[in-house]
Amino acid sequence: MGKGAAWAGAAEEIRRLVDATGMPFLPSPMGKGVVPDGHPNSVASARSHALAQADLVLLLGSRLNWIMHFGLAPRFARNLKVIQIDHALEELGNNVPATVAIGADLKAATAQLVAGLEQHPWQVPGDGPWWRELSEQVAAKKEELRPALEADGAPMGYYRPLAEINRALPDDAILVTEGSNTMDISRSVIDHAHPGNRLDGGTWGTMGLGPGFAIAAALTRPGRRVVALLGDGAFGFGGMEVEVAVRYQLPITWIVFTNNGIMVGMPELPADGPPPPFAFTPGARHDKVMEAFGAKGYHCRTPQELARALKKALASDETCLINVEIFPHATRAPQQHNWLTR
Ligand SMILES: Cc1ncc(C[n+]2csc(CCOP(=O)(O)OP(=O)(O)O)c2C)c(N)n1
Ligand SMILES: [Mg+2]
Repeated sequence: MGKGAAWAGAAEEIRRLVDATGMPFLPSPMGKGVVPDGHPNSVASARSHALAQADLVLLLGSRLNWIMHFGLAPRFARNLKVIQIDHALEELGNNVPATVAIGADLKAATAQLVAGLEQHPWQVPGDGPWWRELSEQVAAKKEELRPALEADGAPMGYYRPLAEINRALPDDAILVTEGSNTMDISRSVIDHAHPGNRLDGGTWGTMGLGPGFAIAAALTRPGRRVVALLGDGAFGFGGMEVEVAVRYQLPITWIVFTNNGIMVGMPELPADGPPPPFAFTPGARHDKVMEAFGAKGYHCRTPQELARALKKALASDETCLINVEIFPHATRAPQQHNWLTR
């Protein structure tokens, strides 16, 4: 399910559909929380496997765009069948012709499916081969990530600090993420229990929009905790907007993952010749940018420092910035496919 499902207010009906059918589900980045990430039918940890092996996909308010690998092989089965429900009629059948295309309000349509299932129950057998395979994959992938999620000390990779953020975030926090690794990896580590609480890079992944998203979220959802999680590259695009948060006293917690670069950085710039365009000034103290405007900045090198900073930041109503030092060569866990494989 995608963000269309969140915007349609169809979360309750979709959760009932998942419960009634026992089917495995995967959210798109901004569809996270439509069904809580902690729901036992989530196969997000085994996303690649689930997408590639599925013979039928029920697509609810989600586009088959680059985030969903265009619905094409090798990421999806060649003979994939798609049942698509979307209120955005122009999305029906995009990239992969839908076997069944329904242009409808998702809340109403899903409610009808749930009512139909009460008359004619149907379930993916919980002890059948499909669920056995998926459960094994989910368990194996979780085990694979465990060392990175629990890694202690410094320098930190991406996973442990994201796990600290996941632990510290209030249940109803609004999370804005922007960057490359910072944003991508956060999708698999940070859980959402409610719909509409994640503002990701969006359909086009345009850098520079995140700070504006965070300010808009803080203005339109007073009382809610807004956290803007940005890579240092992303912060370079729109980071000066922290001044707006100070001036309007918006309780936004800014977190910058400083790896000195775009996806990877360098511990030190080369002594000779110009630095490569992906590498930034090593050890930049983005916390001091916030201090320049009179608000609090934290600098964290270890998971413990980050946990302490998060506790203070999230207990306060004032905006602040937490600069998180990430190992410049840190990267994501090995992936089965390259980016934009279709
Ligand atoms: C307007 C715009 N320019 C350039 C890009 C290409 N781009 C994608 S992510 C990114 C920055 C990623 O670096 P960072 O935010 O530090 O994330 P990291 O991977 O280092 O965690 C850039 C420049 C883009 N998406 N949008
Ligand atoms: Mg970076």
